[in-house]
Amino acid sequence: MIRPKVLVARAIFPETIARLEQHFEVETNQSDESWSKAQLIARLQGKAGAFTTGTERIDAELLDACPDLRICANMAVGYNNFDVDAMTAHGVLATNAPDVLTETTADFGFALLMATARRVTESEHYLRRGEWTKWSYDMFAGSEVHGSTLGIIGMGRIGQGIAKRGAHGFGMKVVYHNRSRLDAALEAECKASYVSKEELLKTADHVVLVVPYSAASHHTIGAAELAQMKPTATLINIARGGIVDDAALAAALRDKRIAAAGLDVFEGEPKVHPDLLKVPNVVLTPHIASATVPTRQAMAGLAVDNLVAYLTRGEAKTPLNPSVLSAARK
Ligand code: 8YV
Repeated sequence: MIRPKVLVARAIFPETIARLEQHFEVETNQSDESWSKAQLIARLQGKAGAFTTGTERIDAELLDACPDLRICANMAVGYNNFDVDAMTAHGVLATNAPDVLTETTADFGFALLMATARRVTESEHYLRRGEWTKWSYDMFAGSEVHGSTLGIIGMGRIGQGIAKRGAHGFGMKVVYHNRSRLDAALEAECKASYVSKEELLKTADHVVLVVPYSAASHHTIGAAELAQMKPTATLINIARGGIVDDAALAAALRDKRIAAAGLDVFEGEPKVHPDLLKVPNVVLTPHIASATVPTRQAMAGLAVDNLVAYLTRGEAKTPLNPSVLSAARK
């Protein structure tokens, strides 16, 4: 029996490869080379499936050049690297990896909030530089977390996880803004109140961004929004680069228009805006919000489940364009 061919675009757990090899002929990128689009296209020739991460762009140009491709399974909940409309038009199934990373990512959102508000990395750098010679009353005084107001923009599963941590664990007042309002039961569970974006920016002590990236959410936070925030506020971005205007944020941090920021994602990452590297009041991490071994294993496992289900049975666990499934069944 001829087995479908699958490309794994980035290095991944050996057990993930082993599972794929039970069903497919697998080409891997275990050396984790950076492939250009042309190289990715060349490797995808003859492949029915692709195991992708958030870094491979799947668009009409690539799809035109890869006629054998039937599914791209993203090992990420975010899928702004997929042009889903183009994939649907080409009859290529898109899947993502939701749910399995929710709690881990919410934990990290809170870790970044705490580190930012309480100036953890800034003070550690000071200590490592050997500058700590005596205690002083206002040394690295940060902002209060418990009992403060937490503003969450984007109240999906991860936003809800952060709300629960804030409300139940830290006694915070939680306000949120989202495209649609949560139902009353979920609002009660999260102890969260729906407010306008403007109201949230004006009242929150800590603003956390958890919205998916799209043309509509591009620069959700720019100079105008930063100007509406409290001068004592912190801003946390664990969503996607491009949700924040990084240049405007760097200027606001430099001019102390807001107190501090914590960023796990960046416009044009892995490049980081040079002005962000110059300001001390920002905590910078390299897109690690979902990075625990069990969670990354679960994300990879879900991508494999989707590849196996679709290429062997015409099904999928987490399809983004289910119309492709029904068309394939006809
Ligand atoms: C991934 C993420 O680690 O799931 C997402 O959307 O941003 C991260 O959890 C990253 O996209 C690599 O796949």
